[in-house]
Amino acid sequence: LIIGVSSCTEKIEKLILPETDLAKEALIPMPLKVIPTNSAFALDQFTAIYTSPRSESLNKVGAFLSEKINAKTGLRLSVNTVEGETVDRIIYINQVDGTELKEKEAYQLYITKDSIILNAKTNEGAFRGIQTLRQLIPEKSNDTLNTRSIWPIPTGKIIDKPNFEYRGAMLDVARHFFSVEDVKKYIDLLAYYKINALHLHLTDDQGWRIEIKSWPKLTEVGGSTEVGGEAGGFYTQEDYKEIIAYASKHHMMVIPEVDMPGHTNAASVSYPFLNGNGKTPRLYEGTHVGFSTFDTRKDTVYTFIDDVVREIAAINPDPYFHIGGDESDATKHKDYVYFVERVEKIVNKYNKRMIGWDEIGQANLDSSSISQFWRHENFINEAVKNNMKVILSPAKKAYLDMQYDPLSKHGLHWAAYIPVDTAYVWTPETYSGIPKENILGVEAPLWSETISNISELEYLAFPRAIGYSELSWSTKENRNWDSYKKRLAKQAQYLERMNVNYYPSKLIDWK
Ligand code: TNX
Repeated sequence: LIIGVSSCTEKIEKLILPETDLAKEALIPMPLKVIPTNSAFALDQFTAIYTSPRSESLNKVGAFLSEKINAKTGLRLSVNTVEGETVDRIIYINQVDGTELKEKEAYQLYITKDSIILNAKTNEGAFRGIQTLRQLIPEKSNDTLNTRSIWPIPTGKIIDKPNFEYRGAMLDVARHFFSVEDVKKYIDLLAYYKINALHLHLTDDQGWRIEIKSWPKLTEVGGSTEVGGEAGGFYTQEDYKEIIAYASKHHMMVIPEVDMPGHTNAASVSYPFLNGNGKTPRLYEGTHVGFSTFDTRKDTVYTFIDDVVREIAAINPDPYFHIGGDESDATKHKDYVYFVERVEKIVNKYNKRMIGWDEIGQANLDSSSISQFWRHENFINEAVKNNMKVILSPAKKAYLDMQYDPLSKHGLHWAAYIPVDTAYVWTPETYSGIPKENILGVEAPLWSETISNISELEYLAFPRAIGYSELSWSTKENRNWDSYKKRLAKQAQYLERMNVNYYPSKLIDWK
C-alpha cells in the first residue's frame, strides 16, 4: 500500500492508496504507449477539473468529463471554478503544442497520486484522452481503505494517437428507421471507443429519411414505410441538426449518404420523373436490391440532386458527402459512369469530398474522392491507381449486419458468419494489397433489413464494434486477440451500466 498526504487543511488526512498496474487496465482501443508507476490518484469529492486555456470549447470538454464522472460515480466535479479549501487534487486539461502532439487527435496523460495532466494540441485530442481516462475510473468505489469513498485511478503515463484518421460506423436508417434518441445512444457508445465518424445511410429503395424542403414528397411519400411495412419515419432538418450537434459534442463527424443512382425507389415513388427503369415505381417493403435507378440522362435529375446536396450540406458542416453508388444493376455501365462523374462535380461544388461504395472506381474521379471497399477488389484497385483514398469495410470482416454464427439472432450471412474473433483478427494495414498510405481508415456498416429497434441494433453492433475501434485506432504491434479478449470481457460492466443488449459471445469469458 502507498500512503499519500491529502493537502487540504481542514481534512489533513493520509489517504491509503492501493497498488495498481496501469499496463493491466482494460483499455480499448489499446493506446500507443502505457508506462505504469503503480500508485493511484484518488478520485473523490475533493477533486476538481481545470482547463488551460479556460476557453469555451475546452471548458465544454471539461464539462463532458465531469458529466461522465457524475454518471459513473455520482461525484460532482467542478470545472474551472475556484473552490479553494475544498479541492485536494486536480485534473488538468491543457492545450499544448509539442512535437509528439502534432496530430490533431493525439494526447498524453500523466497520472500521479497528486494530479492528472491531460495534454493535447486540440479539443479533439483532449476529448479522445478523456475517453481513456473514463475507462480508467473503476466502476465501483473503494470504500475499505479510507474513511471516505475513493475511485483509485492507476498512475503512470499514456502517450497515444490514432493509427488511422477515419474510424467509422455506418447505420442504415432507410431499411428500418431509427429515432434521434436511438442515434444519440449509438453515438454515446461509439465515442467511448474513440470512433470519430458516423455514416448515416439516409436513403434507399424502402425509405427516404431526411427532410428536403424543396422536395417535400421525398419524406411525405418516400418516408412513409420501411422493410416489413411499418410506418417508417424521417428526420426533419431540425432533428438532423440535433444529431449533428450531438455528434459534434462527441467530436464525431456525420457523413450523410444519399444512395444513387440505384437504391432510389423511395425517391422515384415520390417524384416519378426521377425514375429510369421504365416501370411505375411503387412503395417497396421487401429486401431485394438492384432493381431501381435514376434516369441518368435527364438534366432535371441533376437539378434535383443539386438541391438535395445543397440542403444537406447546409446543415451538415463535416467535410464528406456519400453518394452510395452501389449495386446499380438497373443502370447501364456507361450511364453509371456518366452519372457518378457528374454527381462528383455537384458534391465538390458544395465543398464536400465525395465518398462512394467501391463500384465508383469504374468512373474517372478526382483523387480527392474516396472509395469505400466492401466487396470488389478490381474496382478498389482502379481507385487506388487513381490515387484515391480508401475506407475499408470488407463485408466478410467488417459488416455488423452479418450473423455471428448460424444460431445467433438477427442479421444476414451472404458474406460470412462473423464471430467476435473473425471481426477482430485481420490486418487493415495490409488488407487486399492496398498501400497503407491510401487507407483513410476502417468503417463498420450496420445494414438494417433484419433489425428494427435499438436493442436489436445493439445485439449486432456489440461487442463487434468495439473491436473495429481497436483495429482502426491501435497499431498492428499493439493488437493481439488474447489481450483483446480479456479487455473486452471487462467492457461488460460498462455495457451493462449503459443498458446495452450486447451479444454474449461464448468466445469471451465475460465475468
Ligand atoms: C449489400 S453493402 C448492400 C446493402 C445491403 C447489404 C446487406 C452495400 C454497399 N450494399 O444494400 O443492405 O448488402 O448486407
